[in-house]
Amino acid sequence: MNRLRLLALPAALAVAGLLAGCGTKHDGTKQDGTKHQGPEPTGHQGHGGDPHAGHGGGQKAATLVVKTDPAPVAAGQPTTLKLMIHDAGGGMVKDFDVTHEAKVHLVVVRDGLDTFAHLHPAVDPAGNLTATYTFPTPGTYRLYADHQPTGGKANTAVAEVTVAGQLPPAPTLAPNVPAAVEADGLTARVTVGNAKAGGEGVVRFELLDAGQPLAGLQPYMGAMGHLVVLSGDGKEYVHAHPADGKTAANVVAFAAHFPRAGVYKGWGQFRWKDTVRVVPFVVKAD
Ligand SMILES: [Cu+2]
Repeated sequence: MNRLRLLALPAALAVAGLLAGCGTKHDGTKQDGTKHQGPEPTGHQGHGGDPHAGHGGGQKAATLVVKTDPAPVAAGQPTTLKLMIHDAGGGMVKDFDVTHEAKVHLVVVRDGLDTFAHLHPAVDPAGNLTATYTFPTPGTYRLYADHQPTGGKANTAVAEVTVAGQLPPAPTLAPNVPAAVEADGLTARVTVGNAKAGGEGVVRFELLDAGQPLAGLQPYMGAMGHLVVLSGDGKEYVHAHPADGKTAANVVAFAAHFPRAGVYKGWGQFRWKDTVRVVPFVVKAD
């Protein structure tokens, strides 16, 4: 049975939702998730007693409803994700502002943050989101739908999808910055300045090709790169944006606000030679 459950985040920026055993076949148009829609202000306690129930920070909850095809999900098999975002009032979000060249940014990670994907679902006029993803391994995955309802504020709706099977948990995250990260055919010297809880950190990538400054970096998502940062437990989705200021052509810096002390994993994404490269790193905020 595909296990999809509600997850409530304490994060100020990322609040959560979700839902319901969708293990049976659905035609994709039935809103059988509606009985679960809307915020549950104290968090859903019914699935294994999630300890992180409750919403801090005052951000209104959004709910991410997920149906998968096939259900249950099998590792290594292309899976269609059908998603809906419900706002705090329970209404389906239909209209999205485009941010960083997409209406919805969908980040998918496995528990423990050892896998990462960044997708852009198709959005139909009714607000139905569709994406295809191949979950690489068994495990519990979190889906973060980063979006801005037209006329509303940026929000992140979160759901979980469990992929059946046995796999050891992800290795414990070990902070590694500053570091030279070899990833996807390039090298990135990664530093994080001011990694302090409640502070604005600066995540800086100096990109190198065979030891030389990388030439020919291409725009990606309306900027010279994109950065996603999550707390190690997956509960905090950290919004990051390109930092102000002039840098060398092979240097891209982002501002990222670390809400709490703890370990965070980030993934910088850079387009070079028409391919998006992913540069992961782990940092501890004090
Ligand atoms: Cu995106």
